[in-house]
Amino acid sequence: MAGSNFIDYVKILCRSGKGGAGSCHFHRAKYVPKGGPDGGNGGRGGHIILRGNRNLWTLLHLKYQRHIFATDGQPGGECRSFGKDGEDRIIEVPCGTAVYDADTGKFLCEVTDDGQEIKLLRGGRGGLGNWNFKSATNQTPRYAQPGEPAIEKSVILELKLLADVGLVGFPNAGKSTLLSSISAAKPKIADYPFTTLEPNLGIVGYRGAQSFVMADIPGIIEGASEGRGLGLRFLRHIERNAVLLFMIPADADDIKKEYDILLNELQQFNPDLADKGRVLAITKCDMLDDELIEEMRQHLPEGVQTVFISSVTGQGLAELKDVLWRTINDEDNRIPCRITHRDLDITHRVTEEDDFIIEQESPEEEEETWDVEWPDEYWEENYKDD
Ligand SMILES: Nc1nc2c(ncn2[C@@H]2O[C@H](COP(=O)(O)OP(=O)(O)OP(=O)(O)O)[C@@H](O)[C@H]2O)c(=O)[nH]1
Ligand SMILES: [Mg+2]
Repeated sequence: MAGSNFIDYVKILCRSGKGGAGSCHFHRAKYVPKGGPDGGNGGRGGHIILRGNRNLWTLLHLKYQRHIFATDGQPGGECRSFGKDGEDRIIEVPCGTAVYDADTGKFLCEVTDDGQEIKLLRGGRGGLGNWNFKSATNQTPRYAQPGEPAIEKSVILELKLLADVGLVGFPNAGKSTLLSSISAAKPKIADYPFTTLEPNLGIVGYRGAQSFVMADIPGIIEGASEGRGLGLRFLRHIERNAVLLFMIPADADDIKKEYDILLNELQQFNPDLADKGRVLAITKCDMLDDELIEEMRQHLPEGVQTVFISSVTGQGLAELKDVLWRTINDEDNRIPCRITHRDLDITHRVTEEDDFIIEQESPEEEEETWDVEWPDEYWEENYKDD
């Protein structure tokens, strides 16, 4: 995955600018012996601002930009002249980016809309010049304020894809095949588990001009919420989907059991996921005849609408789209942003492709042993005198 362009996790060090110092100055001019204090104020330090940009899909542009520093405010000058403000740094992020404190793992904020701006770190205020402190009782203030210090923080940006429908299923369930058959996306498809290693998005056209976004997410296995398989890395992308489409192949031993395992993993990861609209698709139904389908209907999980589909023959796909469309537009499922973001577990190794690990128990260091046999010439050459 090292060469992958899908970057959904970056850690960056941000620093706002510090405020410029206020000036302590007295007016001096010919024939003006006591001009009075005229030191100006320092400028404000630059802010670090996050801005949502719907044209971005990953955090790739931040992968090699690990330090983002705003500039400092300039100090004030004589004649009440103000210092120049520092320049703000704007970090453009895709919609659906959550921000965490890298030291504590605490959730800080999230950017969900295009153009939305969030001031992540505030620049220090400039100090007041001595001109501000003159008064009837203190006509020569010989002091001015220093500027406020800069704020430095390491933050983790995590992208949680915004999609209408998220595909949830064990590896090999036929998720990518479905996405490729009803949208123009071209995910990799093969008959081995974990073919999909990173999420794919596809736009599914529905009855002419309408469309919805479908996200194909790497397969989930039992224990994914504790980090098994590709587990934790991708479960968070499900958090933001309006509707979850569970996919279980028709040749599964026990559909009900598989459904419960998947649901349980999602709930373990984030209990809010249980409130999302759910649809169940039994895939690969071209392998079944009508009689078998009827028999299967008796053993389906309760409380979830089920559709029998085959991405290869196209069976049931129109019905599936209808059901999905209805569920997406259901008032209850409309707001995918209701999710509560749980704090990051910073003791967990969050990413593989990034080379840093936030905190990892250091393995016990093995003592180095030299079991290499040195050739005789080596000894002769280096230790001739001994
Ligand atoms: N007969 C039949 N085979 C299918 C159907 N859909 C998918 N398959 C096959 O099932 C295998 C797995 O399909 P994928 O779409 O790669 O499965 P996936 O769920 O994306 O798997 P991962 O990415 O590994 O999680 C492939 O060999 C597909 O050809 C279907 O409707 N009918
Ligand atoms: Mg796949």
